Amino acid sequence: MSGSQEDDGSQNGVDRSTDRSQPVETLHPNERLKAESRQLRGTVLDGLADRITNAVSDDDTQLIKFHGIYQQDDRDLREERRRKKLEPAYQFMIRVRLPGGVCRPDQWLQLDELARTRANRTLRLTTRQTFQFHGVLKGNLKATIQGIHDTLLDTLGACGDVNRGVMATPLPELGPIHEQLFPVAKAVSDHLIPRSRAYHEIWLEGEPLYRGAKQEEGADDEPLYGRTYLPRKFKIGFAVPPVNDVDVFTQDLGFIAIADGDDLLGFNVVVGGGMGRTDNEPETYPRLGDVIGFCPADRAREVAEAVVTIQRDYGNRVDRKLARMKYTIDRIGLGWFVGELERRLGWKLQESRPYSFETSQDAFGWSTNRDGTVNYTLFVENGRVKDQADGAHSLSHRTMTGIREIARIHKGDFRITPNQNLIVARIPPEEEETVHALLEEHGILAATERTQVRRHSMACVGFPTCGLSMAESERYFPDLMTKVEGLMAELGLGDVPVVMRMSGCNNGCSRPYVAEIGFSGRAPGKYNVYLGGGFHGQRLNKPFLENVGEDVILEHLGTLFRSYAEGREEGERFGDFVIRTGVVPEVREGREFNE
Ligand code: SRM
Ligand code: SF4
Repeated sequence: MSGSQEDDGSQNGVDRSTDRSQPVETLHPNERLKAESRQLRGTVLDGLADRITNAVSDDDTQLIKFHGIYQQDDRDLREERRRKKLEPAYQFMIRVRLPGGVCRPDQWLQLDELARTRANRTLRLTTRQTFQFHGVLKGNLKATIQGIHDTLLDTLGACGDVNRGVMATPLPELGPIHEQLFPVAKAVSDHLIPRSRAYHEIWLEGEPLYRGAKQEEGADDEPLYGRTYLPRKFKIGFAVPPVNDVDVFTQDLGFIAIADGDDLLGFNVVVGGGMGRTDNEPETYPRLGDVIGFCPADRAREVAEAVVTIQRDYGNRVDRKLARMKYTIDRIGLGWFVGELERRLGWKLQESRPYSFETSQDAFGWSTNRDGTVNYTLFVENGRVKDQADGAHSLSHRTMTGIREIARIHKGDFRITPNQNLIVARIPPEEEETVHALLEEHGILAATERTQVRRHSMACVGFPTCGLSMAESERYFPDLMTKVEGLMAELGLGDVPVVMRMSGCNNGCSRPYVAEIGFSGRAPGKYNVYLGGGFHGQRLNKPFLENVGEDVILEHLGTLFRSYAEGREEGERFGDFVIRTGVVPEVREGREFNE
């Protein structure tokens, strides 16, 4: 078996904590922190008990990420608290691990309850198909994690330098293909979770294995990750053509399902995708993954393990900005990478099979499954499940209450889409009328009937919780969309889908670098604008405007939409149009993004 302690590359003379070109003294400080953390324990327990501050120590803020928790502070209050000489309004974000985005109604009810009693009274659906709680105070952390655990979910490995939440297309209409694909995605996810008991000890009152004591050699070891885990986060997604909702080319490791009728045969394997980049640092760039071959369905787990171990052994542990697997591949070479993968597997990938994607978007409204059950896909603007009074840009609706009412009677399940939306899935015929009435009563049907461009939009969280945000994202994007809708309606483009995505900084959590029009925050009210991404996630976009405000953005979009309305060819997508007409050059590979 590849990737075990015995066959992990160390037989090759490769140091597991770094590749040989990285002298120990230059390693990033996080490497020492991980190695000395007694497998993710650090001083987290002591920090939780400390009532003098609402924060935990700097080192522990890094370690609790592996437990699915981020320390944040309310940035809206930062300045005021600073003036009053108070510590920042520390609070925590908790991310649930939910492979493939599928959850049961009783789980929904429990998470909804936790959001209302322990967090900021909203649930946040993420771009990787899971739930986030925001605004959890330190004193509420344990109760929240235990509440999540009571419903047989957890948060372990939802963040940190490990494999993150595994994405899989959630579409119930796929019937047998989804039924075959979901267990594979779940098995890959289960296989790659950290084995440390630290999570159980700290949050679930489990028996400490060696609290306070020096870790015995080999005790509570991580067979796959070792003491230093991965150099950086790692992401996996499973797509089923023709729908590329998981944006498979943006994953570190992607699997494209190849089926023969109702039989899932296997997957084309994609390696080396990623969005993150840093402004003014051209050595960082978004990259789309390369298709390297085909593997049978029952060998996907093996492939995942082998790919993860290559990145574990060869990823950059000196510079975290260059540590994602996309850079490992560009540094060492794709040919070498595939050869090493096959060496670790002990077998060769087959030639990749033909496939074709048409969209990366959700199909809203009602759909029918072959077994007679139905689904309703609702639009959740930027993933925020809440009740909302009338706003300037958005309709009033009571999505949070409505979904809670549906969860009380629903016999099927819920599925979070990779576009931050929600599917009430597998509704049996006898339940359909009630669900319909509840959707209507709570304004959810109306909130879903929005323009194509709005429904194809996504924004990351941004202010006030994200510590890295440079500009508003989730709270501003609906306003910008209203103005964009106005422009498009005037030009007769009211019902034309254009994929628009905003991120509050260069990190790209809404996957903006594959949008037809992407934005990343530079400073309050200022954004970079990117154009020319592929409609179904097949092409990166290209920087078009830098550090501009809304007026400039709208002026340029107005001009571009006008020429698109007048000059587009039959069925031509906006992203293709701006390339054909020379507005931006086509980006054929990641390194061209900054050229
Ligand atoms: Fe992300 C960091 C939110 C998907 C690339 N991301 C963060 C943090 C945790 C900020 C931080 O480190 O302090 C954000 C927390 C904000 C908050 O208040 O909740 C954050 N990322 C999100 C979410 C919630 C955005 C959303 O609106 O849904 C998504 C949670 C996904 C999940 O359930 O696991 C989210 N982040 C993504 C994606 C999209 C994806 O994975 O499909 C990306 C781009 C893909 C990729 O990884 O290349 C992404 N997030 C980043 C990065 C840049 C990584 C890099 O390679 O440079 C950071 C910063 C970092 O890691 O240093 C980051
Ligand atoms: Fe925060 Fe930046 Fe990610 Fe948005 S893109 S959630 S601002 S890290």
